[in-house]
Amino acid sequence: MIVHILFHDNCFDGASSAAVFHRFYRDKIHPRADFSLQGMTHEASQQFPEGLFRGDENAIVDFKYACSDRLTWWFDHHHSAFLTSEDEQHFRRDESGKKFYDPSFKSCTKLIATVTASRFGFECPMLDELVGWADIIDGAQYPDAQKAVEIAEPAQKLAAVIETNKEPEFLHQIIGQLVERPLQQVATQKAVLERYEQLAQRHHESIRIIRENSFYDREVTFFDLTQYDLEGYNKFIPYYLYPEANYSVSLLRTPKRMKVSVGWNPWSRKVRKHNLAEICERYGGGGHPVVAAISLAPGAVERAHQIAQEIAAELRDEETRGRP
Ligand SMILES: [Mn+2]
Repeated sequence: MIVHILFHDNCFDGASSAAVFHRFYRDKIHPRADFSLQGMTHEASQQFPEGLFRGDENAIVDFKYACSDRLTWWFDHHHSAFLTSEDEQHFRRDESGKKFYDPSFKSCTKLIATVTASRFGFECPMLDELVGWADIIDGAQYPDAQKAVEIAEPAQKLAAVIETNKEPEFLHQIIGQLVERPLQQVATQKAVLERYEQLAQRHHESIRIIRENSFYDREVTFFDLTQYDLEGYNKFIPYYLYPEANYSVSLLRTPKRMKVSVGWNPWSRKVRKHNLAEICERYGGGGHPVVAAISLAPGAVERAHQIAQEIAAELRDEETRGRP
């Protein structure tokens, strides 16, 4: 009996979702099940080959829906959860009682914990801290940008390690530990702290690079990182550098993709007027109303620049309209 869990890769909420689902399944559905894990990444052309669903049970957590009868469990909170309207109809028709979608949740981990508690009577107080941190990290619920960028808490360090991890085996091991042990114990182990120390240096380097390459104009901070060897950066850095900015738009290039990222400053005192997921969906991307992205082929440099400029202009125009 194998339960195959597909989770949002390189994401603290994705890993936490996998751990909470695993624990729930073992405690409430099948105590002797075996588990396998597979991280999923958003790519320019996303399809789910049938071969992905190789378990007796197949679960997707914190990742978009798959229109396959081999998919037996699904939990997601992303605004862009359905690739097509057929996928959405397939989900709406489902009567298994094992597929759950609620974009009002700040994290998928909290969605899983909430649904499994109310529908299946699942309780595991050890996981409370993990669920709480997933909600803070995925929901950007830090008191200020400084707390979000300083990375002082062990859970934040573990999140940074997960976000940049390139060894699936290591992440699978971490998820396995989160099923059994409190978050603090997992996050403060040597293997995690050592990896974080290497990242801390790059984190400070990325703050410097973003500071030197960002332009703030009419409520939008724009920066192009395609010339740099950066695979990612802490998404709160732009608001740490420009607290007055309401939005950030950025360009990043990795070996696998060109990425346009769009974000709303979670500490802004203004009222948000744009749904960033909807804007990105128009370009084939998606995400949440407050943070979304578009992935393009690695060679689509010009197209990515054009999209980034268009989105920045759209965000600026809306903001300036109606002002005295
Ligand atoms: Mn999530």
